[in-house]
Amino acid sequence: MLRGLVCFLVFMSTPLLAQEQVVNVYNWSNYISDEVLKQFTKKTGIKVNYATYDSNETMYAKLKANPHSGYDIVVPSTYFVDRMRKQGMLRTLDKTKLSNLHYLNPALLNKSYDPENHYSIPYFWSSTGLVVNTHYHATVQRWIDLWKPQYHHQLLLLDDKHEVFSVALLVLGYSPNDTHPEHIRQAYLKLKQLMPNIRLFNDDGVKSLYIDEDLTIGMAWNGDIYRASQANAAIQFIYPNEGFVISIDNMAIPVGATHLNNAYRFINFMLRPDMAKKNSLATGYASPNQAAVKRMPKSILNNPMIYPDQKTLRRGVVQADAGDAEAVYQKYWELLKIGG
Ligand code: N2P
Repeated sequence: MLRGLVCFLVFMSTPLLAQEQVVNVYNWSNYISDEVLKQFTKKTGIKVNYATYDSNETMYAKLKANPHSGYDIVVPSTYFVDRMRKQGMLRTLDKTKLSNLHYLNPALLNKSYDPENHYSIPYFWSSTGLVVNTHYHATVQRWIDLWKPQYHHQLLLLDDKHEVFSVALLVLGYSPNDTHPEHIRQAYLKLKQLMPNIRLFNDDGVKSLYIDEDLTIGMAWNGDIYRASQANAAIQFIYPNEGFVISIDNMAIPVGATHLNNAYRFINFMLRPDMAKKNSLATGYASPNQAAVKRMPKSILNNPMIYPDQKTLRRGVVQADAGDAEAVYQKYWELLKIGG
């Protein structure tokens, strides 16, 4: 009887243990090298269940609705790290499990959105700028140019509340992180005037839409446009005169994560300079890993589309959480989308 029970338990626990060799990763679309994922599994034996989202809001809503949705890793931008850590949605990280942390550029650590990086580890940083296909249009230098009547029904804008509001706030001379309700209202009114020029709001198809010339002018994240420009040389990325938004996206572990050790192994693997380099080259996004950056080919480091120069960077503003003003942004974003 006892022997039978032992056999039964052994039989039952083997597949259960085997099942533990997974990590559930929830990341932005077009934001990882498949090769790096494969190498992680090859090296560790841990299978990656990989799912994607196209905005911080989507990822946040999913975790908010169900903190036990099963994800072991998420990749929020600065202002969502801040919001999620304050709302108790992220685990405090055990840095002793992250031996590769020292490869990161200290300039991108210990920021106000997560002092001492208790909750988040930089993954990529990026810029949002103007995009022009020079076969169709003369180049543009300012966000305000998008309002010109000649672009009627032509623009591709990111389907991202804060990215879109940032454009109007910058045009009006405000910070993209402005929290004054009246300034947000003015930005909304400005965006309403832009609506006739907008053909599409999209996040995850941007690269192909520009490559295929379905759209030839608008805005985008720089990494997507670096890759688009490799396929279609007429595509330009421009850092607008009025200023632009800088995102830092970070690996974090949601409180409901169940494969903790695997999550740490995943983060630490992504921090390996050789892997961080591969990841950056595959996606076109700038690496916060300074050891990886040192190994990068000169052609990439000198490409302003990925690594803007210091003078340009001074016009960049890192995204910050709007706090209570978030409800104001949300209200006007909905109004804008329904044409109110
Ligand atoms: C690329 C995602 C870029 C994220 N698809 C910018 N925060």
